[in-house]
Amino acid sequence: RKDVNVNSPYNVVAVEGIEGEERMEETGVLEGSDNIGYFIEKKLRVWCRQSNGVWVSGTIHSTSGEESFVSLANGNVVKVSTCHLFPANPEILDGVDDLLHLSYLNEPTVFHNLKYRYSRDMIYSKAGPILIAVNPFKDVQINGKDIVTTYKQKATDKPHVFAIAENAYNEMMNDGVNQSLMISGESGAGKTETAKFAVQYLAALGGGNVGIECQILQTSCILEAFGNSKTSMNDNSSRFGKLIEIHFTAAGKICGSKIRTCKHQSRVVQLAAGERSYHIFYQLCAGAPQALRERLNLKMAKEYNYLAQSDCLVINGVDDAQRFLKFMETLDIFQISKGEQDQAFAMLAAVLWLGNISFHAIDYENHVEASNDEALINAARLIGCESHELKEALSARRIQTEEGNIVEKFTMSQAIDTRDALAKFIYASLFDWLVEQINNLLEVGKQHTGWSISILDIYGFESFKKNSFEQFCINYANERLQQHFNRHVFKLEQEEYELDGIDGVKVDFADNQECLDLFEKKPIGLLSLLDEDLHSPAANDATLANKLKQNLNGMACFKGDKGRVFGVRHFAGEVLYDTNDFLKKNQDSLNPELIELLSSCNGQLPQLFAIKMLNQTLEPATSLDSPNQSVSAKFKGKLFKLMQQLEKTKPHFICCIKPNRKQLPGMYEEDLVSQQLRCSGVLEAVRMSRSGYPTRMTHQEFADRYGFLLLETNESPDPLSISVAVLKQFNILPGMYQIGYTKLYLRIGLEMNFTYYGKKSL
Ligand code: AD9
Ligand code: MG
Repeated sequence: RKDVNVNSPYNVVAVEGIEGEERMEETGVLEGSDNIGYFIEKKLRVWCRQSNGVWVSGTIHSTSGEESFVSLANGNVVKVSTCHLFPANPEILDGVDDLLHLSYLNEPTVFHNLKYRYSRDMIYSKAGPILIAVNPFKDVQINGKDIVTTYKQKATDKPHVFAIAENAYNEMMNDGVNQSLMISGESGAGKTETAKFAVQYLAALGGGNVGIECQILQTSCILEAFGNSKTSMNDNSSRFGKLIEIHFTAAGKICGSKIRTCKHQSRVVQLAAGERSYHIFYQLCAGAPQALRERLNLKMAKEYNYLAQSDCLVINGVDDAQRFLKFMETLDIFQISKGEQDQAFAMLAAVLWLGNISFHAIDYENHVEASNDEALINAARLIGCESHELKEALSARRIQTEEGNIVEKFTMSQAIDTRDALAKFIYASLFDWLVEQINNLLEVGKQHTGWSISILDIYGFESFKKNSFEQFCINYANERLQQHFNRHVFKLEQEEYELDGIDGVKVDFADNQECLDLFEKKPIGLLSLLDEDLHSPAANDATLANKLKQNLNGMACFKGDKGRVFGVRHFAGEVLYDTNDFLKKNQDSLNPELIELLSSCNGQLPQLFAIKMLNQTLEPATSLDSPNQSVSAKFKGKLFKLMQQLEKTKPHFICCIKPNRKQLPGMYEEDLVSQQLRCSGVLEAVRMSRSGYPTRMTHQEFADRYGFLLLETNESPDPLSISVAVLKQFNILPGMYQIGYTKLYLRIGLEMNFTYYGKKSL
């Protein structure tokens, strides 16, 4: 082996004895173990997987039949099946910034490269057009103001989320096209932190209105308090999806922002063991100042059933009380008055007290009534109604019959469901109200040009031992996000080639359309079948599971399982869902009695919530926000709105990787990382970039830009022949470009060379 041309567009490893075209053919863009014969023959460095699944590199010692013996660095020789050997890259390529530059792109080489970089705190790498961010679980000191300045001044080309934001900003300014940063990755992979760095950079870049920049940066404090929880995967797990749209003036200065969210609130009333509800509840209980405590009659978190049910009240290393003080300061920044703050805290306390309301039997037909205790009195007072009114609304409802209205008393489970629905409604409305307040303030600079950069940060893919309705919705949202990735990275790219008459570029990728169909197909899809049971009195979780299995068993992504359990083969792995409480969680409509109660109470906020709900009821039933819709239908509606918004933008993809399950620094679990890389589509994207033609220009653009390099004047003035003449003059190999009907397509790096020729000639 001689040396390696890292900058070569083909990333060719120069191998002794192989020259020119032959060399390229042998070593060019081969993937997997295709080229291993040559490595065996020359006894070159290879990767092999040991019986424990760990990849090691070594040199081939000898081969016999289907087996090879590989000498490892520690002197051991291991026997491996030859089909499990993969070519290794020369050491000079260790830790390259962009996986595109690896001569051999296969699972162990990608894996080794990321690990090599991670161990040196280089958490960002490029994978062609995509940024990979491996969660360091520690401060790696690469996000400070000085680093922002370095990227602003374009003084480095090292991969970084700042570089992606810088790119998006430049494209927005140059092309006048709205941009988006799409951040994906499983739960705990670092999406929310990465999104914050992107916002930090854009705020610094579009500097002008210091007030708005500062407010945009502070939104996360409020949104995370209300929308994040501790789960078993992440101590600060986002339970809502958010799209932050940052608006710019024609001069490129930030002038406003808008936040859109997509969430559901089952966590308010029900928690899995070891997990917490939304942070704000614990922060309020731990940190409310004395006067506020007294006004709300506030107790400690452990006294509230909604919080105490999961046996998890604190997060290691987190001071909830101190976070509450910060939270209150942030409300001030958003100009939420002390009076409004008090009302908002009263709503939070009302939710907590609602969870403590108990019911007792009142007859032999299992009917119940809310008990007249401290919880009922406090909840009613905080909402702003009489306790007997709340008691009645939680204990019975009116039903219209032909003979007139009759009162139907509740059973225990009806009463609990009604109480929980009220708690979820108040919390969801409060969250929406806060986001509205934030948006009202951030949208003050409405004179924006219409240019924006949106940052999408949703809840990551989740797979627990037991998965419920919450995971069902979250994982469905992740399928949609993956589809967006596939569409933009593969499908649209492929379409463009085909439309322009370019052939021979095809990359197989794992299309998740089938899984999306499983969810969305009407009338036989998971969401439709689930909604069918919404108002069916005979349906229960067991009948739902049976129905799903009967109808969907033939679908490739569906897997029937025992009892109430069914499985879905997601792009990121198979997940088993337990239908327990699916039907209950899928409906959260409020009884008219409760809406009436809220609209006529003394509290301003509950009144506002009720009026908003009533207005929605009056809207046409097709409205996505119609209150009569199921939770999953509303969720899908919101998700579609977000995705529609994003369709209008040019996406930049950031793929976050979680290196270990323990949330610890310096720990790299090979199987976990491999699994994420395999599922994310990142490797296919690199392959696509390598085998494709990422630089493209219309013939006119190319002729305008490089026509002047021609030594002989071209007789034909048409741009296509000028382009062809330029290519010919520079002896560009035919494999390096393709000529489409409208555009010229160039291999990676080729345009850079032209730019170089251009400069040299000038
Ligand atoms: V979830 O889908 O919302 O459950 P995320 O958002 O992908 O998840 P998050 O950003 O919350 O993960 O990161 C999890 C934790 O990893 C954070 O609380 C930090 O402690 C840690 N983290 C993530 N990224 C970084 C980073 N760039 N630097 C330092 C980080 N720590
Ligand atoms: Mg998050």
